[in-house]
Amino acid sequence: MKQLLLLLYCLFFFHAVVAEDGSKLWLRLPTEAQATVKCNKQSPTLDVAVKELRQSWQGVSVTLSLQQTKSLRALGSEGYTIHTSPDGQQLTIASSGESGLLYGAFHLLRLQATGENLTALHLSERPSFDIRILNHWDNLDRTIERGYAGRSLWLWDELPATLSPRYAAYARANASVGINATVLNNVNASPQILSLDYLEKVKALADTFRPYCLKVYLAINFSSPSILGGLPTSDPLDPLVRKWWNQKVNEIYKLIPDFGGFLVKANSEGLPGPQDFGRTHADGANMLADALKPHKGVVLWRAFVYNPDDEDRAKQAYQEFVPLDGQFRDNVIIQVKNGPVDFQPREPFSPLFGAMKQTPVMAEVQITQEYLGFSNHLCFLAPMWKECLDSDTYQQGEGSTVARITDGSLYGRRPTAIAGVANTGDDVNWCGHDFAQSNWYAFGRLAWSHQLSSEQIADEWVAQTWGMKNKALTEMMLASREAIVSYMMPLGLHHLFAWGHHYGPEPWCDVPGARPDWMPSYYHKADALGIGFNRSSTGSNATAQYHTPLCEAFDNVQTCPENLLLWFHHVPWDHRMKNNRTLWDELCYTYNKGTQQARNFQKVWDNLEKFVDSQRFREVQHRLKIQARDAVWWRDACLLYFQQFSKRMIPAELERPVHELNDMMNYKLPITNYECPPYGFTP
Ligand code: GCW
Repeated sequence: MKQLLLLLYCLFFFHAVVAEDGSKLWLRLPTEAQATVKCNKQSPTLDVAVKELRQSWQGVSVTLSLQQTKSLRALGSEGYTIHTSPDGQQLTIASSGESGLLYGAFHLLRLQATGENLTALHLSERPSFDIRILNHWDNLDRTIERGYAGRSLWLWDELPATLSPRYAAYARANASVGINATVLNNVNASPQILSLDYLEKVKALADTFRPYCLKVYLAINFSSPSILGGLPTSDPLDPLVRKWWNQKVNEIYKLIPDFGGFLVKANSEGLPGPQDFGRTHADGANMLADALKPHKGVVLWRAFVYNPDDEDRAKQAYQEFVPLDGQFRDNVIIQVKNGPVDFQPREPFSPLFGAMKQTPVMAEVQITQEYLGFSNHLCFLAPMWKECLDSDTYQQGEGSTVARITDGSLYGRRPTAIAGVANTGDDVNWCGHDFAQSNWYAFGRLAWSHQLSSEQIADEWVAQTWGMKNKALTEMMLASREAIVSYMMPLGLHHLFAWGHHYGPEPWCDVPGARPDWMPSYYHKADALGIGFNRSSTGSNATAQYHTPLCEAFDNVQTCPENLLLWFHHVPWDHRMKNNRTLWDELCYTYNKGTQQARNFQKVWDNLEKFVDSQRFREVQHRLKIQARDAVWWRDACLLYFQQFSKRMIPAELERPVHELNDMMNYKLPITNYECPPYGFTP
């Protein structure tokens, strides 16, 4: 008997551990609720909505109602209302579209999982952006560029015959937060993706995703007509090239009638594009837009372009694209990274958002943490994305935020969109770090409603993922991005990263013969006088790309926000900060503050041990240790390196460096294929 009990105990324990491996994401829902759910129609999407509620909803009976009333149509086919009947015995989710009912069902389940009061619900929702899209940088060999959670989810070799259960799980997770589109392959695109062989595999994925209202898009290689089609050119004005694209697009829509469109990286970082043939970005984008137009497809054309020989990389996207404003077809959206350089821990918003007057622009943010400690560092990104979306461009005077320009409310331009570079891979917990799941979640939630606060998103995610409400935990998440800025690149410093993989600090990096704009010294410009990139009117004049009054505020060292000071100015070491410290002392204090914060995260987490299942607890604990160690590595590397120029002491009251500059300079992390290193610098 005793042995039997022991066995049962072990089985239960084993089950508990296995069940909490992070694979369920934020969807740790009850599965045997047996709710009463009615729906006035059947379809693959509605069947999903009904099934989700039936198995997980623990409240009064629910009716899903597809209706074409004026007020519902005004919310769009993805919008919905949720109402409790006057007697409280009945809930109705109503929408003019099936997708709206699916999103409404997940909304209800979210309210239940976050412990909201469910007695008298009266809600009305519609998304901020039409296209809420993930960009996977997944290669066809299943490596993922800048992916830190294993290999690609797409098992190309097995497709289309074999469908991994993870495909539907992936689509379901996206639907639960309102993500409605996905680009399956890397923007550094292989032409192969457009071969019939691969298109049949793509079709199999699209068919699996369709019930979850997740549309498939593809990244294309601009030279596909010559590489794949054998044509002598890929010139966008050549009639044969245009014919090739038309036929290719028709072929795609025969297989995938609701195909979304193309994402294009052209004439950027060595990739082919229209400029190879003396044509413009508009010529290239319009050729594809014309082919897609009859099928209602769109072109997402990236503005991430820069040449090594220009004086300031931060100015180049604006310089190339603003003259083309007005020349793009109406089914082209220009996809702009949040900042003018490249997903740095902190950048000002890209001035392109406020510059294009006749062309729809959309923001691209990076969910994967290429420049934020990969999936080793805990970094909740909602505050960073909101910083960009809430920035006022002053394009039409006060209130012209990036959010209002890109969501169409300022100009009414459609379609509207927002993109996030995905952080998923085939790791059991999808994202590597259990807390990196919060960024997938946050991207979806903000894409649905950019008015949500970071705090609300963190609270929701914590309640669903960890089954508790905990102030210390959400506060840690909310502080995490700023902590990273502090221990990596405070006060507007940027691109001090190690060569190639971008994991650790290398402010000294100097690779002979490499592109100057890939070198940290191009960005920090530290010398005996001071540190920072002079982008003011006495320097590269990038400040002039912003509207008044920002242009003037950024331009003056006294009025420039201090968190962007070294982005816009080369500042003397003894410059007085607002708190009266010298710039050098402030750098030392800020690096130390970030390091302390990283250590405190460990304490916050350890305090929660008894509330968290053991497997996930230990995994997070392990990564927080790496993060705290890396923070010291960053601090020591940057302060000891810059001290060679500043020739000033680290303030006596601060912790002393524990590493030797030389050791750090001689250290190379053995990272290949962008995997996540198990540790950082270990002398
Ligand atoms: O941030 C840089 C990355 C590249 C990436 C590029 C881009 C996909 O280091 O890996 O390529 O941006 O956004 O195109």
